[in-house]
Amino acid sequence: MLVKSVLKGDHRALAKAISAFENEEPVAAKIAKEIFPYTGKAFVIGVTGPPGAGKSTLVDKMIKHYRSNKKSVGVLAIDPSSIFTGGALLGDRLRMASHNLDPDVFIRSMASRGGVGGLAKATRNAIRLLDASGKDIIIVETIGAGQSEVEIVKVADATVVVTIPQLGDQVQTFKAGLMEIGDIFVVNMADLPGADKMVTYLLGGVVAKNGWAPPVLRTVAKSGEGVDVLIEKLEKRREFLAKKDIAEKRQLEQTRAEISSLVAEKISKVFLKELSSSKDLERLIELVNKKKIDPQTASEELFAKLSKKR
Ligand SMILES: Nc1nc2c(ncn2[C@@H]2O[C@H](COP(=O)(O)OP(=O)(O)OP(=O)(O)O)[C@@H](O)[C@H]2O)c(=O)[nH]1
Ligand SMILES: [Mg+2]
Repeated sequence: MLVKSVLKGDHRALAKAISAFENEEPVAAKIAKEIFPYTGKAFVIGVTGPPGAGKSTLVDKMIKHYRSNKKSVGVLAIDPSSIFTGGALLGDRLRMASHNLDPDVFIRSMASRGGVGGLAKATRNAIRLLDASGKDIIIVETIGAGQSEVEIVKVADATVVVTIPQLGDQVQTFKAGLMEIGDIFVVNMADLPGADKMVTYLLGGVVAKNGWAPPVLRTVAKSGEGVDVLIEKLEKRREFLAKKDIAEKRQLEQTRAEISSLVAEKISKVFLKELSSSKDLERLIELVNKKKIDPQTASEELFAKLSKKR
């Protein structure tokens, strides 16, 4: 019933199904199975970057653009911090509120009980739900900070890294985490001084990946300036990925990575369960605490014992 409504594009059903993934409800696996055949049509855009760079403002303008071209849009705003607080991204909701009454725009903030790994998995499934429900464009906004973002952007067809003219001390962090994952770089707040410097800096750092040279653009999300060029580049990216050899290779890699990570998750669950009831664990904890052996050696002994049982 729920899946049928999702396939018809019903927003309440979508919201309910996404919650099932966030809360890791037993029904989630069934939903995932049933929607899978209907997925693979949407274009998935990741928008990431430092806090306050203007990502939500930019996404709002992107939605407007796509709507004026009659494309339906789904937006997921990922909030790893609300894993702990359960809070929703009120700010994002407000910034994109102008689309609230549009039946072809669905906006949702995401969090998950299952920690960072759980969030990546829930997001992947939420993307599939939006895809199956018929959304043409899916935009995933994340704060570019750590591993969770990297996991999430892996499934995006295009990752837009948003930055601002004056990052100051953050430039180093930016360099470390975000240079590798961007397919398109945007210097937002180009109305502020220093935009040229940032563009030059980024141009010096971008690396071509599998034949795609990431462009560096300027936007003023507040006014919408430059958003048309961003949409153009996204369209170019889409055409690039649609080339037969590239599409096939990418699909192979992504499916392999997803199945592997699901199997790894199951293996780790089984091992951890056995470990929690292992007498050896108690004995080794004591030895480590008495400084008789080190934790690494203890883990190797335990792992050998657990593996032998198979
Ligand atoms: N001057 C200027 N301000 C902007 C621009 N784009 C966004 N802002 C402002 O920057 C602030 C942060 O914008 P958001 O869109 O919430 O930024 P964000 O990256 O989504 O923030 P988080 O989701 O909290 O990380 C808001 O007050 C925006 O009005 C711009 O192009 N120029
Ligand atoms: Mg935001």
